[in-house]
Amino acid sequence: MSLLPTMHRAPPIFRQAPPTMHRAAARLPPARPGPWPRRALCGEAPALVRASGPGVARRLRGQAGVRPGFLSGPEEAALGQEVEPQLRRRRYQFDHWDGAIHGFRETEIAQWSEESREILQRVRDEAFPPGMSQLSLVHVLDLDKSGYIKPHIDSVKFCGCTIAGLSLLSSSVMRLVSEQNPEDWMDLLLPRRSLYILRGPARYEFTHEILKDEESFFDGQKIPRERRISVICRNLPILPAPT
Ligand SMILES: O=C(O)CCC(=O)C(=O)O
Repeated sequence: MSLLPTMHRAPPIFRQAPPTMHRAAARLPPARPGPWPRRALCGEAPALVRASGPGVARRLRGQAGVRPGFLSGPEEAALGQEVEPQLRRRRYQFDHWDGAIHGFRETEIAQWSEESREILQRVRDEAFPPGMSQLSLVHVLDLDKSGYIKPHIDSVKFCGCTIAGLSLLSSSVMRLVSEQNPEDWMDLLLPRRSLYILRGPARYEFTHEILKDEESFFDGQKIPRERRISVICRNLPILPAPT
């Protein structure tokens, strides 16, 4: 069972139940790139995103993006050193009750060193417009080399329109799949030390997942998955006006 009380006890805070298995089987992207030009994607770092077609690329333009090299090596090391002692107190979980995530441990951190605060502020400045209410707790998720995250949509009760995550220690592939039409997908290559941002339709209308090592291919190329730590900032949901 998760040692983190707020995150995964029923009802799950960040996760809804993953989609059913037959959907997952129906939507694997082909190993080779499609015939349409890959530069017609999110308008940023085009080599890091690949979609099932131009329609999906248009729909997610500006809504799903990756900033490679967002962290320097020393910044990655500083963040890693800061989260490691808290993670080390927890055990990896391989049989989580909601089945959304496998081979992980996690924590939430409110207090950061000055150096990390500056890094996190850069993430916030990049991801959220001024004045947007944000979760003060930063979610830190440590995936074992064999760990992976199944398709899910973060709970709308606890998380607003934007998810911004730093990738430490390993590159990985994040897959977005349309809830409405499983044929519509986008893969994001998340290089080590990059920042990804999901917002709007990418956050609400597409599931997201982190592929396991055996399935970790981007554009036909193997992206080896090592142990990976993500540091994730979210904004607060906009509460409905009182009646
Ligand atoms: O590790 C990541 O970057 C993704 C985390 C995630 O999918 C989530 O917490 O909902």
